[in-house]
Amino acid sequence: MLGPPFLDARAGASVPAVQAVADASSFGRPAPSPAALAPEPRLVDRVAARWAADPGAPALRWRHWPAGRWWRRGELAERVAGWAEGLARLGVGPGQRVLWLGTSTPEQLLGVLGALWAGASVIPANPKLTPRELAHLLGDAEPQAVLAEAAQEAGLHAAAELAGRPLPQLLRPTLSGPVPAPGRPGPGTAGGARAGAGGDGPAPALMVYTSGTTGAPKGALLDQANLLANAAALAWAWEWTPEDRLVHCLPVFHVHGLCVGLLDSLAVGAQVVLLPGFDPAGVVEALAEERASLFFGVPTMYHRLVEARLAEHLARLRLAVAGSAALAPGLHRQLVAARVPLVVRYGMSETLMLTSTPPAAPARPGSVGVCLPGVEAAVDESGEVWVRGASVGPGYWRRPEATAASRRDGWFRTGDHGRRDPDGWLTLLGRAGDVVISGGYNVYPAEVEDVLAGYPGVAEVAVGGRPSAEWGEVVTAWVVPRPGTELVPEELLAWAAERLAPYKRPRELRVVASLPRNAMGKLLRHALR
Ligand code: MCA
Repeated sequence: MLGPPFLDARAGASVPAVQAVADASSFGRPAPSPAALAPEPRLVDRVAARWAADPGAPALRWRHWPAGRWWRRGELAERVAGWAEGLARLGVGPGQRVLWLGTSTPEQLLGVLGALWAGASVIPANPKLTPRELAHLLGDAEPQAVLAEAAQEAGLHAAAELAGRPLPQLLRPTLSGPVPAPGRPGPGTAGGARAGAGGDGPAPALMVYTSGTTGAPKGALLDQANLLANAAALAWAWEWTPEDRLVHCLPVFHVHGLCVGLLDSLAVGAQVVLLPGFDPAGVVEALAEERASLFFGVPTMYHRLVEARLAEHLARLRLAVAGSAALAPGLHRQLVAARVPLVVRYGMSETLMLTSTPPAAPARPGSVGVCLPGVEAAVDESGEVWVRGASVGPGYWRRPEATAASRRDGWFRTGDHGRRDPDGWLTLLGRAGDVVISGGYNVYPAEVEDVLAGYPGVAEVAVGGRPSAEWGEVVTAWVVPRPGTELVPEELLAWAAERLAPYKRPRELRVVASLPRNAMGKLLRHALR
């Protein structure tokens, strides 16, 4: 590993092995500075300016609404302001943390926007998390309030019990504002540590939980300026305008669906049609009927569209963007053959979007393109990708060591391995760690191993990914039973199902006599696949 300030040496000839990824001028237009792209300090200001400028323009609609029904910008502005006031009346305001179990309903989206407008820090989370997983979030993030639907309350109570702490105030989202769950702590009880207190830095807009090799998810902080820089960079790179209309079927609790899909559309002033989830036929029908110009998806979605022989319906779009996981070159070629106007982009929860293929450039399967404006990227001599820029967040919530370990001289270490092509394009070659990426979701083997190892009949366990054309990788567990016990796979999977969200559960379980280890006893993960 090169020492600091190794990356700044890349411009000179002293460290030729460190290679800079091409900057945004490779889009074929002069790249503006981040300040020129987004003069406002915060994403919410940019969006508010859009709403004020043209209140009658369509902003959001749900696919199941009657044709032509929209929330126009002015109506959305009023609803969000009302929501923010409702939160303030309940004691939720600047510097406080709101856990948001995000579903794509109108009520829930008003909830997340209302919380951002109220100045709170939002912790977006998968509504399918189990009580065990929610307990970690409650304990680590210490939210003062939780926005969740009534059906999720039992799981939250169980989580608080597991965490051994009082439940924060539970707020049910309605169209007119937050309503305290019956029998729960009432108005004025939101309290506790404020984000930003105790050396945590300024209050972030989002705290996005993402795991590491330790298996304990940590909150990646993103501030309003990061969100705005990302929105402005993508708007420039994709020539995204208010005329564009996105069909949005991504989960709204991840950066892809929440920031790129929803918040960036609002910042651009573009239109969004929300679907409750992805199914190939439903999406294709929506694209045509809604006269969409944009579609954002993970590779699994594109794979399913190709398998259903529906990919050519994407040809009429202005852009179809793929991200969140590696797009296999073969799948990329199939999409190009179907004349899909494909753009591939690369990002992380900690950094927001980093690179994109320029829309006008010829397809280059396997590559994630060049830097977005305001972003710099470089590949170090060991092949790891480092980045810095206006969208890179300030670090992890209450994890100074993890924050320090992920950075050097202002550069963020992505943990991805990459290659710089001769003309500066970036091709990703895999993760430095053991993370399994299944359908665009990151699964950390250590977390799954911890859960499986807790099952009484298990002596040893290893978890990894096996290649899958549909999912990219599928989570697979190799399990060594305790001597004298008979391991019933269904029972072990039921144990996992109680403790892990659906996407983390092993799809394949292999009962083996021993795990491959080297002479030092270290697990040989590559020997498992
Ligand atoms: C669903 N299941 C999964 C996954 N998704 N299992 C493994 N991996 C998954 N990704 C479970 C379901 O709960 C169900 O379990 C079973 O698999 C079959 O479900 P199915 O109906 O086939 O799946 P689906 O519901 O159609 O979901 C597939 C999907 C979904 C639409 C591709 O996984 C998805 O929306 N992925 C997007 C993820 C994403 O947004 N990632 C962004 C994070 P059971 O049978 O037990 O009920 S990364 C990010 O934000 C970074 C910054 C970035 O750059 O984008």
